[in-house]
Formats: sequence, C-alpha cells, structure tokens
Amino acid sequence: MKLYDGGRAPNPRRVKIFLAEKGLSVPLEQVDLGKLAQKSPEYTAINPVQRVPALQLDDGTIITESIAICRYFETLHPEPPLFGRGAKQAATIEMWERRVEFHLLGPISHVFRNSHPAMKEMEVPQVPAWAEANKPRVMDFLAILDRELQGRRYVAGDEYSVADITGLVAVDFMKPAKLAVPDNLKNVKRWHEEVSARPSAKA
Ligand SMILES: N[C@@H](CCC(=O)N[C@@H](CS)C(=O)NCC(=O)O)C(=O)O
Repeated sequence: MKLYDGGRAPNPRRVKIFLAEKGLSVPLEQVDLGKLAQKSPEYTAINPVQRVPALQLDDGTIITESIAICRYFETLHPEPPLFGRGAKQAATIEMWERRVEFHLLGPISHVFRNSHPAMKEMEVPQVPAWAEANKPRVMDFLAILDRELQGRRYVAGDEYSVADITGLVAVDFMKPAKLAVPDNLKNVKRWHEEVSARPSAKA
C-alpha cells in the first residue's frame, strides 16, 4: 500500500492527520506539485483527475478523494471513531464535514488558486475576480462556525472528528491564501488553537 502525497498541500494533509489520529502509518510517495508531476502520464494513469492524494492498495486498487481514503481506513480501523458512532452522530459529522469542505476549504482554495502567482500553471485560467468573490464567502462561513462553536467544543459536537480535520486544514490554508480569521471570532480561534495542539496537526 502507498499514499501519493503532495508535501504541504491541504488535501493530502487531511489524510495524513487522519492516519496520525488513528495511529497508522502508510508509506508515502511524493508527487512534486511544483513540477506539475501530477500531470505526468505516469501519475495520470493512477489518477486521471491529476490530483493528490491517491491511495494505492496492494491489489492495485486506487482510491482517490481524501474523504473516501479516510473512510477506507475508518472501516478497517474503527477506533477511535472519526466518522461518528450511530446514525445521528455519523450524519451530524458528515453534515459538518461537507459544510466545512464546501463552504470553507473550497472557497479558500479558490482564493489561493486564483490569486497566488505560484498557482498560475496549475489553475488555468487563473481568474482573480473569482478569488475576490470567494473572500466574503470564507468570512461568512467562519462567522457561522463561530456561532456554532459557542455551544460546543468541536465542529460537529463534543468529540473530535473528521470535520475538525477538514476545518483545521482549511483554516491553516488561509495563511498562504493571505486570509486571516477575524479577531472577534473568539470561538473559532479557541477551537483552532485546541485542534492545532494535537500531535496529529504536525502532519
Ligand atoms: N477533492 C479532492 C481534491 C484534491 C486536490 O485538489 N488536491 C490538490 C492538492 S491539495 C491537487 O492535487 N492539486 C493539483 C492541481 O490542481 O493540479 C480530495 O478531496 O482529495
């Protein structure tokens, strides 16, 4: 088994944090995004969508999409549960994971990919207006998250979950996107500080 990784890129980082929380280690193979190695014929044969991460199983099966990879490991190693236990908790975690992925990580990625000079060859065409359009979306969702975190410790409840992993990676990705969590969002800041202090956050 091996995981095709992309250095500090946010999506592979979600999987690496998840693995660290599970106490698992998987051999990594680096795909040099800076050199556009994800677009090489060799890697395109692994993932036609030309993105990392990708997990290759020993029987040759390829699994892409960070959450699909995390689910694979959750099924094999259910403890600690990061996708929840029971119908209600699992659905709540999935709801929050998707909200954070689509309303926070996504818009932050659009800002970064459409404004950062280093992304010119990866994001074609780069549309600076799309970066600008996404900035208020990031701030709107952070305000929602801050209100939610008023009443609970983690994104999806009182237990740490995969929704926190996507949230942590998203908020950390604000830095290269030249965005910052506003100072008045005290609950987001408190939550971010707590999840950043977990050993898995070093991944
Ligand atoms: N939906 C995918 C997104 C994967 C993705 O966008 N990966 C980025 C790195 S964080 C990538 O490979 N970018 C290369 C490119 O855009 O050419 C997932 O959840 O894994």
